[in-house]
Amino acid sequence: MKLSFRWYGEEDKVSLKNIAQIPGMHSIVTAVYDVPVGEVWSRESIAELKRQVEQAGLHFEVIESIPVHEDIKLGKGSRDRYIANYCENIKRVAEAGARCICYNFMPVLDWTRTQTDHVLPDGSTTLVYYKEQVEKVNPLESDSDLTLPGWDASYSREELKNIVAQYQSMTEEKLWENLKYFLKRIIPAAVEYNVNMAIHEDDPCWSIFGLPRIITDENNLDRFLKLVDVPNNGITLCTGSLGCSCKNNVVRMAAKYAAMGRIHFVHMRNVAVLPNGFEERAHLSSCGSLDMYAIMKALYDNGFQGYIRPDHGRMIWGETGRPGYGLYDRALGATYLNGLWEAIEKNS
Ligand SMILES: [Mn+2]
Repeated sequence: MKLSFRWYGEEDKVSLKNIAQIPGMHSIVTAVYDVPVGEVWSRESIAELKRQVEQAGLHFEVIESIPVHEDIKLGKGSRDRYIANYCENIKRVAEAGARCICYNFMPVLDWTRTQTDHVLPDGSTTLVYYKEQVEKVNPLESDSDLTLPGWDASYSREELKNIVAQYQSMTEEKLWENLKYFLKRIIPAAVEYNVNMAIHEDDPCWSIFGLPRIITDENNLDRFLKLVDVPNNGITLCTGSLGCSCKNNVVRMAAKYAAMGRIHFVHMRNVAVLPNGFEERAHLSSCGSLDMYAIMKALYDNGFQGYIRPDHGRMIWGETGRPGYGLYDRALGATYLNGLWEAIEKNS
C-alpha cells in the first residue's frame, strides 16, 4: 500500500511539512480548487500543486477529486461540453503524474452529516449523522433555513430547492444511464493516459430527501464495474461510507474487489453504527463497528497495491479547523494503518 493524506492546498491549516513528518507517508491527495466545477484546470495550477508536493518530498499521484458537473448527472444537453472538459482534466493531471483520480456521482449533496462537532465522551469532537436531525433540514421544506456541512455553499436556498426537485423526478435507472454515458466517454481517456478512475461510494450509502443514490452496496458496485469492464474503471473503497450501513460487509467487499484489481484507492475510517444513524470514531477497531484489521488483511491477502489514506479524523488536543480534516487524529490513523500493515506483512 502507498500511504497518502488529503491536503486542501495552501489555505489548509495542515501544512505539507506536517504531513511529510508522518512516518511512511508517500503521497498527497489533492485537487485544484480555484476553478468552478465543470471547467478545465489550468496547467499552471496543476504544475504549481505538483511542485509544492514534490518540494515536501511527497508524490503527486492522487487527485481527489475532479468533481462531476450536475448537468452530467442530470443528463442535460450541456453534458457533452462538461464531459469533454472532464477528459481534458484527466489528460492534464495524468501528464503531471497523477495515477489515480477519485470522484463521486452523488446528486447535489455530496457527503452528508447532521453535526460536525459532536462531543464524544473523551472530549474529542466528531462528525455524526442522526436521522431525526436530517429531516429537520430537508431543503424542500420552505421554512427550513438550515444547511448541512457537506452542502455546496454556492447554491442559494431557492437554487438548492430547484435542483433537488429536478432529481426527485429522476429514477435510479435514469441516474444509472447517465453514469454509463459518462463512463463510456471518460474511461477511454483514462486508459489512454494511464490513470485509474476510482469512484467513491455515496456517503452515507442511502437515499436522502428522495435524491437517487446508486453507489451504495455490493450489488450496485458489481453493476458499476461491469458498465465499463476494464481495470481503469475502479473504485475508492471508503470503509466509513459503506460501513455506516450494517447491510454492507466491508471486509468481504475489500477482499473481492481487491482480488479483481479494481480498488485503486482506500479511505480508512471507523464508524459506530447506531439505531438512529452513525458517528465517526477513532480509527482503532474497538472504537467503532468496523474491524479495521480484517479490512487491511483482506486488502493485503488479495494483492492490493494502491493508495490508502486515513479518512476523516476527530478533533483532538484542542485542534481547530476543517471538520474531519485536522492533523492530529488523521496522523494517529495513519500510524495505526502503518502498524496494521507491518504486522500483516510480517505475519504472512
Ligand atoms: Mn471517503
